[in-house]
Amino acid sequence: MFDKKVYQARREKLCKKMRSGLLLFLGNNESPMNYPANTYHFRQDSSFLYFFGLSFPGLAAMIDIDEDRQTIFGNDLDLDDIIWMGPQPSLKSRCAKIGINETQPLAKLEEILKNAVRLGRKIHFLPPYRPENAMQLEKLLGIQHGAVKSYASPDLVRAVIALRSLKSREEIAEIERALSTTAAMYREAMAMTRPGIFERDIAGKMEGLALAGGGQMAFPAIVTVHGETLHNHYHGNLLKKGDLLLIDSGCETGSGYASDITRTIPVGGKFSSQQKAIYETVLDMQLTAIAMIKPGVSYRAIHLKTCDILVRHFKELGLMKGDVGAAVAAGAHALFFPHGLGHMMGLDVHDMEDLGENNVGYDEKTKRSEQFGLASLRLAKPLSPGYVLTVEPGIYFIPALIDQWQAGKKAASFIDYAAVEKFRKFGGMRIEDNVLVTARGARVLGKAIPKKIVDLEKAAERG
Ligand SMILES: [Mn+2]
Repeated sequence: MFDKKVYQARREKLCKKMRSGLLLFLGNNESPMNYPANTYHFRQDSSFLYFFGLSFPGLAAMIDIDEDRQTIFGNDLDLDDIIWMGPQPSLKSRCAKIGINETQPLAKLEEILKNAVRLGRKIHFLPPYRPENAMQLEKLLGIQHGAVKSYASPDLVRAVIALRSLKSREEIAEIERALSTTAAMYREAMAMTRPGIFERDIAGKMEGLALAGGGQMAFPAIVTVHGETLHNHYHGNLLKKGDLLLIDSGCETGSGYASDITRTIPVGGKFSSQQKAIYETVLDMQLTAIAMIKPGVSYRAIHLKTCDILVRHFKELGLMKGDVGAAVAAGAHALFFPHGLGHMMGLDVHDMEDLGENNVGYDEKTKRSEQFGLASLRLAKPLSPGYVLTVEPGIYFIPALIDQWQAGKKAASFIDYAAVEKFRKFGGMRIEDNVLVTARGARVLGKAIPKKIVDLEKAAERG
């Protein structure tokens, strides 16, 4: 948790942006895994964490801008809770740490909100993503739960995104703390990568280090020799010499800030010449993108530049042909790079995605493309100092996609399908780092994690 001044200042800025009305924030509750008392690890809602910092279930918060009141709703533990969960600080003392003096029992919230509805007051809330919070809003506001999302406040969504997008110095320090744990996770993973061990051996070790670092994984790790499957969470394969091990993982700090790193490691310590050629392409894409990052440049332009680099390299390798600009405009590169270059990162690994990808990554002037590949770009708008984003180009040979494109003669003037056939069993590669947009350029956050071929081979050889 930060000092209470941080939370007070955030709420003050929010009130300035919103000007009037009631702002309602629901915290998250325990979520059952297989029966009610056996719950998933508790994770507070990130906007709730941002403005109120309290990370335990059973809370709601209200800011009444017109009456200048801020209230936390929650219940103190009774004796039975204390027997099972141990003594806990009172709600009042916890709220004092975030600069809020007024607390009310949770049961009071319904009455206060019903009253506000009666008076015709404007109640702003964010779109719920957990069904139990949609049900809760139905109960509190009398809006049918299926329709609750459409009543979420666009003004509040916009204001929250504007504030959370610009990371302060203390937030960047938190992200770098997550990254230092992540660097240790990768150091260990690289040293373990060798023929004869299972993906799950490495996944388990990495998750253990995340827990030891004081947080948890920011998302379920991808540790796979089948990197061509983008969100592959299977960890049961045995590593063989010559495989590529793709690891996309990150952890959270205790306060909820995330990291998100990807490396692709040669099993056995040496890339083949084919693997080297593709790796150099991905690395060129990633380094060029990082070098282009500065305020005012649109992330779509940077994404498209990396597509351009892919096509240039692939022409040299004989995999693609024709005019580079025309190939990128036609989306031909997306056969090999079907996702976007990156996304915002902060309290969520895909920061604020619950508030709408287009609200976070696009603006009035930047509309989302419908073209395969470009449509998956989560962040496209011009960059501002204080943004933290991921830069994660990848190249994949996805047999099912290749077959479909080839059968339909898709982009046949740009793709040499006979040459692509030789890469059919290649798999996939991705390199990802987390980058802060600074006043004049960019800074790669965290400690360096090997990504040059020589450094990677050295790290994997030790295994
Ligand atoms: Mn990512």
